[in-house]
Amino acid sequence: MILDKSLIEQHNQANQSLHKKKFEALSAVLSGEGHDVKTILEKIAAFQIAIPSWALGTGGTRFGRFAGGGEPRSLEEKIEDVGLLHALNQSSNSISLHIPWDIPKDPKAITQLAASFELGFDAVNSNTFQDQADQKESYKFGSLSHTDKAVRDQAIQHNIDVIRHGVDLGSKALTIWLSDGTDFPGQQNFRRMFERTLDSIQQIYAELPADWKVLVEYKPYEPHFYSTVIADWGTSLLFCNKLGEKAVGLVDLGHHLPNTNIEQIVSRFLMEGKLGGFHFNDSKYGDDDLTVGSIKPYQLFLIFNELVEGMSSPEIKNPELSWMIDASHNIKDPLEDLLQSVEAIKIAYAQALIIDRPALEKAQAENDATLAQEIMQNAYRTDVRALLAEARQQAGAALNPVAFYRESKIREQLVSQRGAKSFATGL
Ligand code: PSV
Ligand code: MN
Ligand code: MN
Repeated sequence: MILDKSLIEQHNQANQSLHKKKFEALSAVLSGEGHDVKTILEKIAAFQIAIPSWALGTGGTRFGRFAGGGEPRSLEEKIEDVGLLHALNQSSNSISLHIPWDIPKDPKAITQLAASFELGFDAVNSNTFQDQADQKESYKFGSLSHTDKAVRDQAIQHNIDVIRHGVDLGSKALTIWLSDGTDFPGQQNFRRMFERTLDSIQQIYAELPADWKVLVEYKPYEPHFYSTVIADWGTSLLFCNKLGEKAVGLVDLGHHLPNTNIEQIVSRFLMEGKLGGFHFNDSKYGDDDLTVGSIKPYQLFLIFNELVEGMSSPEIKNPELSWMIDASHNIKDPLEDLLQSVEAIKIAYAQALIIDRPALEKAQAENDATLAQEIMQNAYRTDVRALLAEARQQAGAALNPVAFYRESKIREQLVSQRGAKSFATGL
């Protein structure tokens, strides 16, 4: 469905007077604190977060999946949905594809369709964690780390095929999330698993185009419950360093054991110039893939504090980052969920932008922990939502995307076009 832009204007008009009051009050506070509101608005507007092709339908757990209405039935419909999101918030100008869940059969037509919604393609993701119907070797006991060369070769070839799909779409990165691991002590030799994996990824790395990166994602457990080959940031960094310049780490927020200090991991990766990007989501227990900012918004803010500080520091030489969402679950409307996730990411970014950095550095130099906390929380407790709304309005998007989505009955329209019980492809 194509969104009628005049409806967004009507929505913005109807909400203008309250928005203006909030924005003017916030601008006065921020200007008073020495911030340049115009520059902050520009930074917020420029910040774009990629949407994963696998998050446009309701997800599920192994205990069940409940169809939502109007879910996209093809890659084309997924691209339309991302186009819709982008029209609503002007903050998601790209899509990250998972292959073979979303194979672009006619890449030229797919890129044209995406371009018609002003969308491009972020990292392409390979999948060697499931067996596909037409596949010769099984990944039951691993893929890139498998003891059998024939299985490894098949998994290597799949990754090379994914790079080729990505090249056709104008993508510039391959994300490898390797589920390989073991479930029982003694099942495999840790060192040999690592060595086989390194050899496999080296062969994939050799096929990367000159301007590409490989994002090495880590995860402590699941699907395997005793060991995972790329279990943590240290292992990811180890692989990246051994592979070379094009290899960088990918931080999925849900891929950490409880209470891990993720912001410090971000700082370490940045310090080494090896931070490649993010899979944003939120988590209470494990890899929950909940809406970004729904559980630990302060952690998200602290991560953005490291990013804003690190990326503006002349000492840090880190390549440009891939900002992607990786969230999907059972009960919410996926489009509303993604709008909320993007909003949460941008709120954390905006709050990190308004930290009084000179004052923070002084407090740090003087070991004044109380003042440091005051400074951090002054930024975190500032309600910056009017800044985001203003940046959206200036970009032609909706002041309140979720409210607009509901008022305009977008889901109802999708249901009438696609059916009440459609399951999104993939997953
Ligand atoms: C694995 O848990 C993961 O985070 C990886 O990024 C996958 O590609 C994605 O989820 C989808 O299953
Ligand atoms: Mn992920
Ligand atoms: Mn995950």
